[in-house]
Amino acid sequence: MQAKKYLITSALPYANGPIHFGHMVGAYLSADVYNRHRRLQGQESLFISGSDEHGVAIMLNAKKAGIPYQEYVDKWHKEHGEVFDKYGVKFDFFGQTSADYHAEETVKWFKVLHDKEYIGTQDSRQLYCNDCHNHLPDRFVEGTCYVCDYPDARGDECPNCGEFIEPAKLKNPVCKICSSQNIKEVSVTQYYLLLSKFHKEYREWFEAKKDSWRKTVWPFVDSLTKEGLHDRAITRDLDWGIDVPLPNTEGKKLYVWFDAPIGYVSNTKKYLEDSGSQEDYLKDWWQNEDVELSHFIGKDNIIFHTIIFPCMSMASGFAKAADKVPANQFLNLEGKQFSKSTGHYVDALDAVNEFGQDALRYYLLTILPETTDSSFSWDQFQAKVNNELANNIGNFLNRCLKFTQKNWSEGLPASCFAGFADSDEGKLISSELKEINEHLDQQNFRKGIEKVMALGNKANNYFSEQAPWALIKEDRDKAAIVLAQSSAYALCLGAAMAPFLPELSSKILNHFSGIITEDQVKRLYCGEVTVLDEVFANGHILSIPVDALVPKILDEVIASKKDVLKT
Ligand code: B3M
Ligand code: ZN
Repeated sequence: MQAKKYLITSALPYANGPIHFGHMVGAYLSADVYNRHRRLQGQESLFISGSDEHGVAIMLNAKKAGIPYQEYVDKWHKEHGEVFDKYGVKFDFFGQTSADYHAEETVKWFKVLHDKEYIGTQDSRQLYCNDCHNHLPDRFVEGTCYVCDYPDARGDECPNCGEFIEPAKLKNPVCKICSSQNIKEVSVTQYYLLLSKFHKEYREWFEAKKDSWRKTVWPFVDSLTKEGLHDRAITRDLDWGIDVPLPNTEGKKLYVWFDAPIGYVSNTKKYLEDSGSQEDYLKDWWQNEDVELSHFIGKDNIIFHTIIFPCMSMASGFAKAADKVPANQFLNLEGKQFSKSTGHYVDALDAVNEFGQDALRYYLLTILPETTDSSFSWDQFQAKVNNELANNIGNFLNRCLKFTQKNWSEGLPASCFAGFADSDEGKLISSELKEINEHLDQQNFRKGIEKVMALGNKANNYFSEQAPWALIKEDRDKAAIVLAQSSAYALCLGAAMAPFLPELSSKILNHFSGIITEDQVKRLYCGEVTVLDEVFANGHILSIPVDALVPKILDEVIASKKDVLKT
């Protein structure tokens, strides 16, 4: 069988404001872990994302800021790139949907779907502002919800009752561009994605996912699609977006959610071209049956990734539909929703600048909302970083590495390492490493990191129980064996941690640089503990001075963070 390849996408963040932890855990951290995991297994993978730069919300904010759309999205694109970089979220490509290469790909999809008659026109009732002379789709209009009477319903959705809003039905509509209430109803022809025609094919594909998709995803989508699929308007009368590629459509743009998921494909194409690859983005990746395609998203993006984009992909024939959609639930902050406007908010960039990548990745990965909503708490952050990461793992590594360096500066003799793989400890570690691999194969990231920490616990306990600092006074040879065993533990921990905490992992692996190759790290990662017999065949030299690997977080720092939230 040909080796599988992995195509991993993270939702394209809107280039429309700062990133917070909710975004981070929704679609980025776990995708990054999965990508690193597959590469450590020696598999081929591609990790694709980019900025989502169209749509009315972006237009409104750019107008408010008084800067041109392109300049506005470029600014956020750049900032988001920096944030991901600091968190160690390492995409192969992070593109922009305002770029020409993306419009080119999107137009291809539109034309094929149109030729195959999966896109057609329908007349719709829309709102138009008599004062500023703009069409008012989506969030360009607000009014009172006709279902629940909530006064601030938007033209696309009511935030109170969740109703998918038909703007022409809103009560007391107000133009969000100029605040006018002088609004009229007009009849406008728009292009629709005729999903209703694709129901049968869609359900055949969807039903086969029943056992492999998360329980928070499949039943929800099942209930939405069992009876039929609704046609969706995919054009708007706006001045920002991709032009509809048909005659007599002046002023019409493609709806942001039509072009955004195609961004995964266009960004793959661009990446392969830019890196001089011989591979074809469609044949070798998007249409390749040996590729496992996973879309990492937050739960609010489920409909587009499990219904609309799969239909667009299959109906056009451009791409296979998703194999996995590991959607996460929401993350709150101290039990309440993140809200920038009320100040109940933590900026992800500020946080990583202050606490570093290891501490934040660690805590956020342990609270990933995989099955239910979860909450970021400053106290728990401090406790977990200090007690689990610093006291447990960091302390073990510091003690083990420092003690070895101090007492065996010439390196431990090779004989001390002999037979580790066959020892009970060695066998146990091997099976633990394999179990971590299985959890990550299944995209169960929380279980994976819990297991890594359990391995760290074992290492720490082993070191404390063997007390080499006492043993060395009576039997230096025996103490050397304990240290060798502990070094082996440290190395295994460094490998196991690699997809989760790449920075800490490479600090650990650095202590063994020169004696372990990248390929050996990968074999060890997969549970092949016999690699250690090769690695340690010449003894173990510690060449690098040991710094504090995991700094502790002070009480006063946490207190000040909590204070900011209160005000
Ligand atoms: N930009 C929504 C969001 O950031 C949207 C995702 C697009 S993925 C193709 O939540
Ligand atoms: Zn207006």
